[in-house]
Amino acid sequence: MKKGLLPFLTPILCIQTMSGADGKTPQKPNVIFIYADDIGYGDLGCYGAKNVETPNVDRLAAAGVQFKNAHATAATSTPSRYSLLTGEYAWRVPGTDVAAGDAGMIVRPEQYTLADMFKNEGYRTAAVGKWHLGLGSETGKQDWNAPLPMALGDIGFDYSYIMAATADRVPCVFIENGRVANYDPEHPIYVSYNKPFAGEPLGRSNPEALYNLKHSHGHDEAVVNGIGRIGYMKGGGQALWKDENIADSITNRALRFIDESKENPFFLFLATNDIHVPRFPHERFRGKSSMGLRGDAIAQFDWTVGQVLDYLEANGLTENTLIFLSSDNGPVVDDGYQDQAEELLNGHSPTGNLRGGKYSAFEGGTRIPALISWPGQVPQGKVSESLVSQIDLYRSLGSLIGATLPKNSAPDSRDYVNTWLGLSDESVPFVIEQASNHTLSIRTPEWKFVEPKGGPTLVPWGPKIETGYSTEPQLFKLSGKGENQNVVNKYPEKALELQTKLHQVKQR
Ligand code: NG6
Ligand code: CA
Repeated sequence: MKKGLLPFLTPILCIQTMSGADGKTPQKPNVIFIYADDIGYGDLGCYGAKNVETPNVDRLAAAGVQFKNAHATAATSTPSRYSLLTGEYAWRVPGTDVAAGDAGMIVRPEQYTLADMFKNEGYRTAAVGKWHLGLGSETGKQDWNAPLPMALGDIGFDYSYIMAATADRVPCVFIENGRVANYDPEHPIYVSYNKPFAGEPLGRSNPEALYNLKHSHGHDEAVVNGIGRIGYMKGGGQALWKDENIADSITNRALRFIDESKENPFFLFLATNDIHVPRFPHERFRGKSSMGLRGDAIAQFDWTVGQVLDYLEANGLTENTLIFLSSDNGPVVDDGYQDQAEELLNGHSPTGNLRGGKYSAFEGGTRIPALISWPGQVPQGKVSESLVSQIDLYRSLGSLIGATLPKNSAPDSRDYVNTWLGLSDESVPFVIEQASNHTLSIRTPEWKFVEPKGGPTLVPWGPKIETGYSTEPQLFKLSGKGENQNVVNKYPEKALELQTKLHQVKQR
């Protein structure tokens, strides 16, 4: 990419203006990713949310750059996270769709991850929170009562405290550095995604066990903490999480990691459980919004952000810490539990009025909030309209810290560091978006082409979301009627150009 035109210092020079503990050697910034789950383009205060306040997120936006046209690479979690951490489009790699809780490691040790990059540049690295990229060497073969033979330590993370998949999937325990945290030897853990364990209650046959939250679709297998889950599980005892404490556990471990790492540069991948289902925030967030559990989970997410910001401030780390805040995919309202999310929206639009949502090929699936702050280094309170994609963070941050990457690493990632730092308004030439059924779209600042693939018009299993799938090619002019009008017949050359480009990217 062209970097020479900037009237500003290049970021590399920016780094050199700061000094390390000895006052001379250049110090690299700490990097924190706050990666939300299912928070939509319209779900945060600075993006126009109604009925819930997010003062801490808004504080971060006011201190840095707010992106209005940022994209996750996929409309679901696992592929988005895969691309973020490897710099490779997930659709190139089989087995990267929404992972079960007993999936084996999807990112393999031989891959050079974003965490490897930071680690090899002298950073202490950690993943805390939702993982959803598999654990252990083989799917379905994990012994949850012993150290796992393969875990995040093998892909560049010095420390990890994670949920294997999602809160709605078993096993409902945290895994710390490759073994069950708070392990309870009296209650060994067994997990199956094939068959129930005799004598264990199931959501579908023991509705009386669902004292915390009832399902609306799916989520009728194992019951843990009075909530039905996907998959079967037995045991766990005191290691089992309580959903109302998940945000506290994640936030505490994140702050502890920062505390233990603050003498060196650190990279923290802080992936919140909020606001994924089952939404069951701590009592102190109940009623913080007027939208019930979904809105209250947004308030709880904002609390986590505030804890991090306050901690950095109290420890003199604010100036030298770059924070990236975003979400893994677009929003969903009813994603399988009776949490009244739909009924209580009351004028709030989780997608910020974009079409579609989580799972979808429409913009609601992958256009997500994105903020970057780094006091003194990125402009304060800037709103950027530049088109950007999370796939490019890998090489952009690599360029920022002066990393040398091995051949073949981050194959789809591009260096747009100046755009990400708000120092340039240059858009990426295109972003690729992956819907839940692998329909791919190619998006430029002005146009979007959705490849013809076919599929149901609405998500078939419960959430009321338009998929955007069609057997016909779709072309949208985003400055016009956007995704409300297919203009493929009016601009056939443009459609062909984008289709060809998409084809080339696929071939690569
Ligand atoms: C779906 C789940 C949904 C959610 C999603 C993954 C059902 C009926 N629905 O299969 O609740 O877990 O998978 O979400 O099981 S993601 O944000 O992690 O991609
Ligand atoms: Ca998600």
